[in-house]
Amino acid sequence: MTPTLFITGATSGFGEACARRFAAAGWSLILTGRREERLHSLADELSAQTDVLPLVVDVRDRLAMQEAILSLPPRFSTLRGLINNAGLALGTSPAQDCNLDDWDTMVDTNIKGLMYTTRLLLPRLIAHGAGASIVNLGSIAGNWPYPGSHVYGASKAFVRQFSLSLRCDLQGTGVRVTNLEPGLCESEFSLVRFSGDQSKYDAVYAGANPIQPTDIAETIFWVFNQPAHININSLELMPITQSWNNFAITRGSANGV
Ligand code: NDP
Ligand code: 8X3
Repeated sequence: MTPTLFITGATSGFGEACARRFAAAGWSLILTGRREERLHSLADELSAQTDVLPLVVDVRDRLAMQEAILSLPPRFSTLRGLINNAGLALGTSPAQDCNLDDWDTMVDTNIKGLMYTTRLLLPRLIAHGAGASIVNLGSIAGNWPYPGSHVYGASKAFVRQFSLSLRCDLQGTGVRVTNLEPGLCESEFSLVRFSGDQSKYDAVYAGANPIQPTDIAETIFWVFNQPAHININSLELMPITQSWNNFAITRGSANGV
């Protein structure tokens, strides 16, 4: 039977690259995103290779997600895979200067959207059983703090812990769960983070030879294609140009001010 994969956030970056990678391998696809034109154009293109269903839906909208998933055609009653990819970071200002609306958006998308999608699709993954896989897009920001990571990093720490906990509950179902934790990757992620500011986007990646969305898609394809008796629990990756820096120290003051 042709395996079916559900990808959230397929209109750009990792999600789009995964759609192309898995379509090339003959997987059927259910692709989601909010930008209708992009989604339909990708779905039309990949339809020449495989069965593709585009769903224009906002992962934050619980009722819309429920409606979209409960209305899936019967041929998608079982799913071989889910890539919980839709997500974003907004800004890198210090916490004390941040806008609460931005924080709400990150929590609603990265945490609640991922929760809704997972819960709604779990029965179809469990119905598939052995070999089914969920890959959640965590981040190095969920493992390591950096200035300005606050709610984005915390949302990805949620994704990590949720991924590990899911494994306990899915014990005995055959459904695998992986938290993928990439570092610096070049995508629209940084345009979104910096409100479309091209010069800030360019500065993030300048001379850094970042990971590309196609690299992420290849990694996820590898995760999915591990033998059914193996679960990759978590996988952190960075470009070779990226590593950690020193702890910050304020000098010349006993109390740090
Ligand atoms: P992109 O900005 O290129 O893609 C993000 C995708 O998420 C888009 O398809 C967007 O679609 C979708 N999306 C965002 N908000 C919503 C929403 N409310 N409802 C539905 N879809 C939504 O970024 P990346 O591909 O780089 O990022 C993908 C994931 O990987 C994110 O979770 C990100 O946090 C994570 N990540 C990214 C890293 C990087 O450096 N790029 C590193 C580590 C993790 P649309 O706007 O059409 O809805
Ligand atoms: C994206 C990677 O380092 O910008 O999750 O947080 S980072």
